[in-house]
This record gives sequence, C-alpha cells and structure tokens, in this order.
Amino acid sequence: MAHDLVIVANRLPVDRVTDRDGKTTWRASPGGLVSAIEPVMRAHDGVWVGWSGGSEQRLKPFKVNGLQLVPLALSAEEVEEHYEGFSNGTLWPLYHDLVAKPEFHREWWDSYVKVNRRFAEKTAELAAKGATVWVHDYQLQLVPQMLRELRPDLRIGFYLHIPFPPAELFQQLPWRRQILEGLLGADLVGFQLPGAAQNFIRLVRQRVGHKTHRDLVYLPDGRTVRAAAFPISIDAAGFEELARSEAVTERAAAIRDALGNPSKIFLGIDRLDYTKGIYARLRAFGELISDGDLTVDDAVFVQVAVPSRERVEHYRNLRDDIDRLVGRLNGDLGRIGTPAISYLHTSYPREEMAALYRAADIMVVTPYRDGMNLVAKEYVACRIEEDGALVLSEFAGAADELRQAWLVNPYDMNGMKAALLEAHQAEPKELTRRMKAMRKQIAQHDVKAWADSFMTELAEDGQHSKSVLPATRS
Ligand code: GDG
Repeated sequence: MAHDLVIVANRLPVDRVTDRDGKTTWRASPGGLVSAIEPVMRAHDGVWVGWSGGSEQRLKPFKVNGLQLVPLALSAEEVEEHYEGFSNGTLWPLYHDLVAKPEFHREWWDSYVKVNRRFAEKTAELAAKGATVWVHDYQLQLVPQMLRELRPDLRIGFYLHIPFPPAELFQQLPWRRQILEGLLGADLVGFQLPGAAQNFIRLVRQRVGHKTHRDLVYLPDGRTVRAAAFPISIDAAGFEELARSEAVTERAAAIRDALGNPSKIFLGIDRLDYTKGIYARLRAFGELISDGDLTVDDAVFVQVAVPSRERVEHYRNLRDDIDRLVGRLNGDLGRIGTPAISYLHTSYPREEMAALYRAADIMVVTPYRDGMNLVAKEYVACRIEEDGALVLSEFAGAADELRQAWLVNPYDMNGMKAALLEAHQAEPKELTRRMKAMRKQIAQHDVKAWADSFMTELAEDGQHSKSVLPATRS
C-alpha cells in the first residue's frame, strides 16, 4: 500500500521482547525521537520505516498501538559498521564537539552508504505519488539524495536531532562532501538551533560551492533547499497530566520516603553517554559534601543512567568510570542507610520518570554538548506546583529557551558547584519566578507545534519552488 507520509528513522519505536513461553512481541521503546514523532504519525496516519533492532531478515510490516511499522534488517556486520561504527563511533563524537575522538574507517563508511541505500529503496517503494517523506537523524544523512534520485516527485524533509558542528570540526570528515550532498537531496533541512543551520549553509558554500543566500541554497538544477532551525520539544500537556495523576503523586511521595525524606533531592536522568556530563556533575556534588557545603542529610543525588550503546567501547569505559566514582563517593561520604548518591543503571516507564521529576527539588542537566535535551523540558512540564530548580548546561540546545534555569558551563567545576549550591539554597519565591517563566515557554512550544511548523514549512517550500521555478527532473 502506498502512503502519503513516510517517517524514516534508524530505529523503529519498538523493542522486541520474548515472554516466558518463548513468544516474541513488540513493546514501545523509550528515547528522544520516539517521544517526539509518535504524535505526528498518529495525526497523519503515516508509516514508519526503521531497523527492528535485530538481524532477522524476513520481518513483515506490523502495527503496535495503531502505528504502522515497516522493519528493515541489518546484518550483524552492518550493525557493527553502520550503527556502532560510522554512526556512533564517527559521527556522534564529531558532531558533539569532539567530546570523544572520532574514528575514521573506510569500511564503516562503505557500510553507512549501503545501509542508507537500503532505507532509500524501501522508502521509494512505500511512498505514494507526491508523498511527504520525513527522514530523521545522523544515521541517515545520505537518504535524501538517494531517495530524490529514485523518486523526484516526493517532498523530502530531513531533521537532525543532534548538533551540526562548525566547519572547523566537520571538515575533518573524509566524506564531508558526500554527507553535504546527501542532505541537499531534501527540500527542507531542519536543525535544533539557528547556529547549526548556519554551519550547514556555510559548509555547503565552502565545500560544495553552491550559491547560498541566508537560509537558502541554490542548486545548479534550479532547485532550492532551505536550512532552518526547529527546536524540538515535548508533549507538555501529556506530561503535566501524568504528573498530576494520583498514582504519580503518590509514587513521588513514596520515592521521597524511600530516600529517607532528605531536605533536598538532586536528580539526573540521562542515557549513559559521555556527552551528558554525568561524571563531572557527580564529582561536583561529591565535592560540595566533602567541602562541608552540603551534608548527606541536606541532600541526596539520584542519578538514573539508562543503558545505551553497550557494545561500543567508549560507552563501556564510561560505565566503569561512573561505577567507580559512585562507589568511591558513597564509600567516602555516605552513612549506613544514607548514601550520597542513589545510582540506578536502568530504564523506567514514563510514570516513574514523571514521579522522579515530581520528587526532585533540583534537576541537574549538564551535557558537554546536546542537540536539545528533552529531559530538561520534561522536568519543567512536571513541576505543576511551579517550584523546583533546573541546573542546565549552556551547551544544551534547551538553554536557548530555558533562560531562567541556573545555566552552567560543565567544564567549569567550581562554576557548577556554585550553581548547584545556589539552586539548593534558592528562596521559594525565586524558584517560582523562574519556573513560571520556563513553564510558559514549554506550554507554548510543545512537540505538536514543532512538528506542525516543520511539516507546514516543508509543504510551503514545495509551493514556493513550484510557483517560482518549473518542475525539474520529473
Ligand atoms: C537525542 C539528542 C535531543 C530516557 N530514559 C527513559 C526515558 N527516556 C526518555 C526521556 C526523553 C528521552 O528519552 C531522552 O531525550 P534527550 O533529549 O534527553 O536525549 P537523547 O536520547 O540523547 O536524544 C537530544 C533528542 O534526540 C530529541 O531530538 O533532544 O539532544 O541527543 O524523552 O524521557 N523514557 C522512559 N524510560 C526511561 O528510562 N519511558
């Protein structure tokens, strides 16, 4: 069946689970992308193409919670080279300010091209004539161009969820030109922040040699490509409703109880990723206690680290480092029944996340670089009493909107300690003033507004190029 909307993303928004009788079913999985796209899919009755997470070759399209999903298979070698290799060992660190050293391997690149082609071919099969296709994220940057070659009738949008680096870093990539040309297959290329769109336009001008003006690229065949910022957001009303529910309210109180009712609870929730700055924030907190600025009765730090990319070496090392640090801090600073840090290496259902957000007095989000960071926005949405403090890295995209947070530079240990302490000691009036302003921002700019603005611009661009220019390559 042909579809008018095709969402293309590396992963399907589900995980495969095998029950006790050996029967396999699919379960909706957590993650930034899923939280954002699901409402769009439902509204447009779209189909989602993505990797199933396994290597099984013959999976049929299926439905989960009413979402139509088309699984693509990756071989074990492709998982290693396309996903763990080029996507997460090359692009992820390169696009996050070289927080870790990217590795460049030609066989990883070959696999990246091959997998991108498979996604493009499957999408070309599924899309109806003139359909809209929305391609997501760094794993699939070649799909727009490959798809346009197969199906010039489609409207193609691309959205990058992670930062797009400045030219000085991007140009290290041996395949920089191919990536830029891949993205230029789209009609609209969306980024989290205006600076990322500007980085892209500048690189296209310098490296590919196309004419550009403001947010437009003029291609030799007469087509124009727009690059613009669409800061992603959350289902703010949905989170608020969840936070208000009786079950979540009770659970939040039970969490405080279980922690021994300390006067203040600090909270971090992140995928266990080296970009998120988990190690540095725990160190800062530990130092506040060892310096005597805080005591374990004043404060406990709850850190949820969601398992992620566990087969990639950097991630395994990070886990070991954090395990050691938490062990050392609790050994040095804790008392029987009163650890300094309550560390959980696991993932939770949405209700538990909301309860944690409600239970926490100070949310600590300190990435070295982050496209947006939805956790910061979710915390704000759940603070229905208009209290609670957000300590937020200025290098998270969310810092552009959440100006009333305690903004910190995560590389500055003393600055981070000072901000944690200030947030801990802030007067209720000050907390409310800041939280009110942030809640207003999130309520007015939710995920629906984000998706609508991207889709509207994608459709309008079409009218624009059609009215101004004759159709090309039909
Ligand atoms: C990438 C970019 C950008 C996490 N643990 C659980 C869980 N989550 C949900 C959170 C939140 C999402 O996952 C995480 O999103 P973030 O934005 O914080 O970070 P990334 O995963 O790195 O996302 C990021 C995002 O894409 C969207 O464009 O903001 O910059 O790096 O929604 O709630 N959800 C549940 N259980 C968990 O244990 N249910």
